[in-house]
Amino acid sequence: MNPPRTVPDELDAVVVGAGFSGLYLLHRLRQAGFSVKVFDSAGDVGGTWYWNRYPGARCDIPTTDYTYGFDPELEAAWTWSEKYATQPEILGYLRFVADRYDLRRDIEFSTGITAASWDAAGKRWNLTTDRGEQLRCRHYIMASGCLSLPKSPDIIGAGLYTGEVYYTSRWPHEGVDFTGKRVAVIGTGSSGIQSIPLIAEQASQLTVFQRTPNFSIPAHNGPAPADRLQRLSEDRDGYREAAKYSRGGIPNEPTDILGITASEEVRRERFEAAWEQGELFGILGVFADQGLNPISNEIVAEMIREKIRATVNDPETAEALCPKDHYFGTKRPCLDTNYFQTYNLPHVRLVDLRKQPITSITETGVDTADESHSFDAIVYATGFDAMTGPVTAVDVTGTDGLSLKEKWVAGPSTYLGLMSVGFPNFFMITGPGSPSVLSNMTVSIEQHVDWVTDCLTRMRDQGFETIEPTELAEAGWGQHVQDCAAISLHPTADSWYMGANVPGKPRVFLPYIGGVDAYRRACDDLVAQGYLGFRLSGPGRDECRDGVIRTMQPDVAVVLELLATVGLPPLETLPVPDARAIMSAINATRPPSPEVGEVTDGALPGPGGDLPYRLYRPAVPAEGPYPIVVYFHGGGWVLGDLDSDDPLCRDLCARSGAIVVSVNYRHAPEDRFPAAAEDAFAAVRWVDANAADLGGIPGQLAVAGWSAGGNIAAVACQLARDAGGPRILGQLLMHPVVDSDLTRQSYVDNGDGYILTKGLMSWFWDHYADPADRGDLRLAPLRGDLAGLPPACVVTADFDPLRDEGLAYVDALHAAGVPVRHVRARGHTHTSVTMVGVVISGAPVRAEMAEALTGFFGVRTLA
Ligand code: N01
Repeated sequence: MNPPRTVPDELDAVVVGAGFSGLYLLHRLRQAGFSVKVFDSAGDVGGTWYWNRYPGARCDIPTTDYTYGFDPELEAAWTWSEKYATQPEILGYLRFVADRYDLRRDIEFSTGITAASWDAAGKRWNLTTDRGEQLRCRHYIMASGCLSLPKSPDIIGAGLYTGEVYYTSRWPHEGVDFTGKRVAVIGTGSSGIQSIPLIAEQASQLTVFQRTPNFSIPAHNGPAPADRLQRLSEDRDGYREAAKYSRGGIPNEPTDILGITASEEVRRERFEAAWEQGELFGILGVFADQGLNPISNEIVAEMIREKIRATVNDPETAEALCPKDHYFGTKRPCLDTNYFQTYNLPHVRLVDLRKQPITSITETGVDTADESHSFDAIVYATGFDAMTGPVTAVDVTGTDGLSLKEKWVAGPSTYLGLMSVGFPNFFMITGPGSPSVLSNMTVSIEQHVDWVTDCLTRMRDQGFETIEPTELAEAGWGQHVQDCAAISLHPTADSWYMGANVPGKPRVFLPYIGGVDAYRRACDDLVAQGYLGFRLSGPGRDECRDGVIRTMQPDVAVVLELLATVGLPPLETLPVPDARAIMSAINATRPPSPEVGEVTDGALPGPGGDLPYRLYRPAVPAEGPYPIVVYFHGGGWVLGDLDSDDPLCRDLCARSGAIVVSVNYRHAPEDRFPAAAEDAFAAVRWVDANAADLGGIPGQLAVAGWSAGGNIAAVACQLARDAGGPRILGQLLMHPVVDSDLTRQSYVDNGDGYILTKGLMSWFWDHYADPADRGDLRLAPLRGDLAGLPPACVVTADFDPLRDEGLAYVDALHAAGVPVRHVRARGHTHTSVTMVGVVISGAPVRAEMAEALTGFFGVRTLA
């Protein structure tokens, strides 16, 4: 029986959910002096651990880490019994926590919030409970979990069945005895995989209906991991701090070993170690690139399949249990105890729904295309409407009467997964757009709760009544979340991370995959920047520092961080031979470049002697001839050679289906201005004249260049126009130097920290050209007459000192009547798009570049 209700009708905060999030939130907010009540439709604390009582339910994060870390005394007072705790033990822990901090007196059990609407005039949330009560609060916080709303059974005939029906997510408290019963389990996600071995122990007959086989590794449950226990006993605080700044919320040493380059021996050794360890983040981190690179991922996936085949006796069943339709890790992998072994039991059978789809649930069981099955009980382990479902299940209405459900119709939109524009003072704990389900939840929960509590405290202390993100900040974060997902393999899977498990749900990657560490830093940074992206209002004051917290592509940021740790000397401080040697050494570490049909080296006559060139012939179409692109590498007229831009040339060749002739023009300081420009023009003329011999289509000629190479490509176009030929069909200018003015705003914004610095650019200029020459049109093509030039594609990068001159060239070409396409390399630096196979986010930009090339030639792009 619930005690008589004493809920005041006006509170500082109302929290939905009394699981890990809600309990800690209640504790923190109360400590900070706020009046707060928690509502939960469950009969007790526990959240997910209250409901999911199916046999075998356990956490899949070691108990050393799946535990609150906010209070060392709490940690000392509780001892976990196993590496992976059972549901009853975790529920017992949360009850212990509730008692220890006297939390229950502010929790209303068996009561759900059904509606919340923002009263803009009163600056309060009006809430309605499922008992028909009304109350008001200043802050409304949903701590309702990411996987708390079960997916309704989307199988025809689900209502017809007259036998016993169970849902893993709503298991009877008194338990279920399957002894002697014929049982069906539908679903082989974590819930199915954990419960199947235990149901098989009781049932007389167990039939598992599997739509998608899942990757699962043995949990090797037992005592808590000794190494983690030791680290905790030696330095608890250090361990917890390491968790906060780890990628997944568990202290782990990340590897830099790549699956694609590791030896077979190293691959096997690392995989077996992770298999033995039996930890989720261990098996997800066998190789640094397994979440990004399909080849590396397949190495791990196949080793897991080998284990399945070695465990399951019947080869046909084993094969049906081997996941092959998604990359490992793109659907949540499972930790199991004897899952695959269970299929060796004579009374357990797997029905592969890919071969025999369910046609209907019937009164007595399940009909598939080939068979009719009768059961005493059906267990649905069919999952959840993840992340957004629990939030939109409440009718939340914000400013202007817009509901959250309506706002999120095409997918959730949040600032950091914490708040959403149009819903002031409405917070989510581990909402969509935060690491949440990809992390150790307890660490992510504590971080969110701490952030929200600090925010509310600051608002109160500074006299603010409302807080709401700005549209710019929210859109920027949403872009960053998707940018992070786009470089991973995750969006390829039909997973609940993508909303793909619920019919009709928009296909959007829901959590933030950039890491717990990166996420925490983003949250801390925006606070340090005066709550960047939030609007705070109070009587007589309004504060808003608008902006976007992360604008750089995530893989570009990683490359910059890695380079910073190497601590290379600035190139401009070195003698030229040393700078060239460093660049060659870095280039030698690059991953294998894309395959093309053929690569041949040759030499062409230049004004100062022969110029080496490298010709890339496409693999498709198999038969030539092909259009030709004359390409000039980057390197400030000083650095670079045929090898330096080899990956980029291969990539452009493979994508565009054109021959790429990369010309090694003369360099400064040995050969100063105008040597490079003259060589470029000579090379274009020679290639044009010899197109047929090179395998090209005469007259189908374009030029391309990156950086200083873009400079001489642009200059060659002007010289060709003035000389009356050759006819160039298009110019692809990637982050080109087009002027000698180093005072543009992009030099101010990006002059330092992004590899190409203002200092390095000055060094290049000094080596190449006398100050008196720097207005020459063969150096500063922006200052020339641009009318009559070939159509252009100009690529600019956000974090490039040369950004603004590129933009100025776009405008000037446009003004001169030249067809011009501008490609913005959003979130990129001067060098990052060229990093083929390293910076994955550069690929779409290069695809656009290739499309521009094929557009010059009037043909379709190939890739
Ligand atoms: O749900 P799921 P879950 N017909 O969505 C199948 C966490 N968790 O409850 O993959 C036939 O993963 C569905 O098939 P498919 C953990 O994060 C953690 O198991 O959509 N089959 C799938 O096999 C986990 O990822 C633990 O083709 C249907 C299964 O049902 C998340 O919760 C324990 C179907 C659903 O798998 C969800 O896990 C448990 C249909 N119409 C859960 N609809 C720990 O270990 C669905 N399926 C801590």
